[in-house]
Amino acid sequence: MLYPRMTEKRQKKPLDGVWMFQLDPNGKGAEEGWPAQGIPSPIHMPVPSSFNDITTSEEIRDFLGDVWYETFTYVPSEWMTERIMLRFGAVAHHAKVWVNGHLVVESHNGFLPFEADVTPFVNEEKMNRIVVKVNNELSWDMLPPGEVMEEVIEDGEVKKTLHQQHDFFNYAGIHRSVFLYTTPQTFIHSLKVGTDFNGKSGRVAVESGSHPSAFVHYSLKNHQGEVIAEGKGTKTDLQVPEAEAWSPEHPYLYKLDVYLKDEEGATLDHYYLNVGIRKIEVKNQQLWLNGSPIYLKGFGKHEDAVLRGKGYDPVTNLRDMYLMKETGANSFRTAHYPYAEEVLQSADELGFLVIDETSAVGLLSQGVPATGNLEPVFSNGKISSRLKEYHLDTLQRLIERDRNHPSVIMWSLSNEASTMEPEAEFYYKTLVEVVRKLDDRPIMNVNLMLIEPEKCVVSKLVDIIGLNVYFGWYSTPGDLKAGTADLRNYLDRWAKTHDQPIVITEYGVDTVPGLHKVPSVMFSEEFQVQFLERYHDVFDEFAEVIGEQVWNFADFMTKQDTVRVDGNKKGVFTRDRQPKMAQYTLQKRWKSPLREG
Ligand code: BDP
Repeated sequence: MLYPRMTEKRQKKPLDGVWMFQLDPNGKGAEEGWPAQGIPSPIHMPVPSSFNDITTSEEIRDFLGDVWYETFTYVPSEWMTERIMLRFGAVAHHAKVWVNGHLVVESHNGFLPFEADVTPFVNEEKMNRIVVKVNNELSWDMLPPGEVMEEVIEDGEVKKTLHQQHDFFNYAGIHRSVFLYTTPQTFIHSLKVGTDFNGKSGRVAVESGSHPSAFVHYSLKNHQGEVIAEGKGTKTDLQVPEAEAWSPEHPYLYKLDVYLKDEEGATLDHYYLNVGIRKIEVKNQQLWLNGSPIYLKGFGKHEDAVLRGKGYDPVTNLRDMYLMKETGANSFRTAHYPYAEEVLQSADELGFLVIDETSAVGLLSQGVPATGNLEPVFSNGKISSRLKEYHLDTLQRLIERDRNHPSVIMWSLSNEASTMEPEAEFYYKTLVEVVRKLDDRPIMNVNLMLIEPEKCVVSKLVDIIGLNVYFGWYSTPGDLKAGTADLRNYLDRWAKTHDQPIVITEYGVDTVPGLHKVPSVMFSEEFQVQFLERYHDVFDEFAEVIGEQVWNFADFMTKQDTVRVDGNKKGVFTRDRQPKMAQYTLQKRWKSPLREG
């Protein structure tokens, strides 16, 4: 599904703004005719945004069940000859969409886009009513998994409680932009771009999907707008003799124009894409970018911000990108779900290497993972074939959505699953096979520190091992000496049992900004600095460690819990994106020559 773009053959109209909104605690909206007649007693709600933190109501913040959104729009007359699409960047977690009372699409993935051809349902001269039912309940048939418990409290009133497996607030709503857009009746429906670079020349392999009777033309342009390569057909290779390679330091993007033409050569459709020519490989226990080994420096992130929750907004996105650049980061992980496409577009443009993760977080038995017990989930039927289907579907759609971004350098199958259970091996084998068929990027899986390297049945299947380590925090709390010794021992065990390179995908500690203590104690800014410094010394002892990503980029909201003070405070930046002391520690390290130098 191509990201909507405007060209002379395509139009788009964002429907972002203020929509109408209503809770439906009894799930009666559909029965009462809301899809066709509209929602009866709405309040205002911004789109895109999570609905949870906008009002002052506890009921809305903690609501579990169905909520409804509604908006109206005219459709320009000149669109009526075109194919009219309605597209949502993501709605968490389940959505049903009606246009003028007609059900047009359903989605059960809170982090990936979905769309509907609404051409037959829109009115030319009247306002069009768009109604969306959103449900935010989790189950073990989806990702992330969870469970809603129901209990009758008084007068038949049902209280719902969410049991979630992951350590971030279950924000919900229309989280990403909504577009109405057009394509011509004969249109380009898919594009796949792969690139190669040999140190001098580059190759851009393009494949497109469109109507078989039409002809496809490609034209690759440089920053000056000069055409440097051209090609034709559904599949072609474009050669760039003197290529400017894409990298975090030099995120050079070519523009690929794709034209669909009829027999007479008239243009039927036009779409374009940014293309970064680069080569990513794993060899000799290293990650290589454009023929040189590269060390990843950066963060595990979240889509999370004050007030808007998980709603995409360009302000937070760009602030984050500039803060990461300023800190010397060259990479981030989309923990723990696919991020908005606009985030990846910025990563392409500003130069970040992205570990692109699915929403498979919490495939184990406990709440805050690093402190939990490892009870089985694969062997006792908790992870069903339905869940596996969902995971596979997520992976396939993630790859299809993100494969053309130069910034995306690897796929992360899951975060902190129960990978010591023998049953996990077959489960992950299928995932790996599916990914390998679709794309040649390296595959990662992320393990928590309770996973014993000798017993992990999954790491051998992937190209790069991600490790989340919190020794001296969740184990031997406050004792950094013991913590670093444990870390060294743990990394040593991984290095001895596995051949794949290791990225430290999480390490960090909760830190209250402004809390200073000498000697340092947990939660103080000094402790965060010392923790990072000591960990860095250990990482530098291991050639197998090819990257470090601090947990987390910024403080983020979680469910209410005794181990969380107004959310998770492991950010190097506060939730409103101001630095803690640790930022300077990282900046000093990451802006100096590190491993590559
Ligand atoms: C890790 C999880 C991450 C948590 C982090 C923490 O991957 O989602 O937020 O622990 O406890 O185990 O801060």
